[in-house]
Amino acid sequence: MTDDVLDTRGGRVLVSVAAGVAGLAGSYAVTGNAPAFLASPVERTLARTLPGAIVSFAITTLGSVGQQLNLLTAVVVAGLFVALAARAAILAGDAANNRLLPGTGTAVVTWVVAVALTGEPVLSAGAALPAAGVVVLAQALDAAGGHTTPISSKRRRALSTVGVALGASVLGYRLGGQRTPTATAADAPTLASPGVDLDDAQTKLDAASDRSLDVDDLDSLVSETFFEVDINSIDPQVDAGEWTLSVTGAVEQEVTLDYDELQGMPAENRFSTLRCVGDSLNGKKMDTALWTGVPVDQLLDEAGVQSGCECVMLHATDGYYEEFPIEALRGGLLVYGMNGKVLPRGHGYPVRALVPGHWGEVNVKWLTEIEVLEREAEGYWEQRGWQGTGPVKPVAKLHHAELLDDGRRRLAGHAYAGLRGISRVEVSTDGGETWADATLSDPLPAVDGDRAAEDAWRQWVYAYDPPSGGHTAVVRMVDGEGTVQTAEETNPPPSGPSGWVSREFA
Ligand SMILES: Nc1nc2c(c(=O)[nH]1)N[C@H]1C(S)=C(S)[C@@H](COP(=O)(O)O)O[C@H]1N2
Ligand SMILES: [Mo]
Repeated sequence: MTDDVLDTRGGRVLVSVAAGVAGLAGSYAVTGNAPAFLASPVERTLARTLPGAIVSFAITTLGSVGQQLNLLTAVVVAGLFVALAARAAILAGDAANNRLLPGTGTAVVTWVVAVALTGEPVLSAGAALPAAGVVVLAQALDAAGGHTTPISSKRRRALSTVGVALGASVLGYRLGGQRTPTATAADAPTLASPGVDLDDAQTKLDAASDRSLDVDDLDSLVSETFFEVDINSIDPQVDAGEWTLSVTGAVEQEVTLDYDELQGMPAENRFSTLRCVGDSLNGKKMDTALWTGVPVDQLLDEAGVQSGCECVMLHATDGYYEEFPIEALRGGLLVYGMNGKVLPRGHGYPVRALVPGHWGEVNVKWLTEIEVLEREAEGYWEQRGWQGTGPVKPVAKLHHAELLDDGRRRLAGHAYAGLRGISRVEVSTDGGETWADATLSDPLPAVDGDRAAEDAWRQWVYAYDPPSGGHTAVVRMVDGEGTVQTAEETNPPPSGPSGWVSREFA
């Protein structure tokens, strides 16, 4: 029995775990929050294989916390792979009585595992080398410590190894953070595609800010921050130069299009609101942007659709897929611009689908394939119990309430009903007995600039003298055909929330 850390079971476990931490840190340091990060493929596998109830709960109820839990699990699992590689190499070195085997073995096995997971031979060294480094360090400390130098006790050597691994993880986190490819609109470059009328985009964005109601904390007509819902927290990173979109399946001839070709085609600038089917009744997963893209119609015509079910399945880089009627897609766009800028990575760069009037989930991001189907099939969320491929449900949300200086109370929010349009928003301040019309923001301009945008929300505002004592305010919308939003309350699953938003005032 020697006094080596690596000669005890606990010591080997500790060093293996430290190697796992260092391997993860090294991987993150060279990739950032990108698909080449060791945890990313694990996260994708989790998103694909976890029971639907868990995925739905994590993403819709816990929201970004749920995504972080998923990522955390993936990080732990990926770290465990590296730790197991290190442990196997240490034991093999022991058995073979070979001092080189633990380090080289850890490096090689970690690298092989990382390449198998990510397909990135060069970046995988980012995981392999630090993991091996920790094992070699533990060996070296053991060798230097020996039996005779009590200062360098076993405990101290073990702690040093752990300390180095933790230091590596802080460093890796910092470096990786700098490397993370940009994902949000704030840092996206301005659009400069030949097919886009940039003046038109600017005119429309100006109109949107002119027409936004002057209610300070109410989101303007073009959302300042746009919600994101993804099955993975690490977004795909697609090289536009290598991106193609194919129309496949039940077609006369398959058609494939690349990014340059798409950008050369005449594009439209179109306001459209997106809302997630998992949004709560008065939630914040509803936003509006000016989308720039090419009508998908002409591509479908070129391919010659021969569908038995009049339905399509859209496929994406992240393994996501959704099926819905081809008719809905015909009115849609292949989007590569958002608010006058290049579509951000988080919203589907280089190209996403925009399907007017339908729940967010069919607006597939990182789009790669439009598969025309012969028979109905289920999409990612439908396989997990949702029914979110249809038109959105009408809603009037209440996101602002303020007592004005003159003693009146002012309420405001957004109303959206997809392609049904909005004709009125009504407010009741006596709990639903009597109703009065709210003031609506002017509609956003349509593609041609003159009429009203077909598929965009409107803001509403209403001020009143509050009755003395408590009261309940209720808000509802009336769609373009005169139908009043249903009062019947349903939860988001499976097909989106319904009911009237109300709020009590003391
Ligand atoms: N490829 C892909 N597309 C996707 C998703 C996804 O996870 N992967 N999420 C969908 C869901 S559920 C919604 S609500 C919208 C949200 O779009 P946003 O993130 O741009 O707001 O994207 C849809 N498109
Ligand atoms: Mo969604």
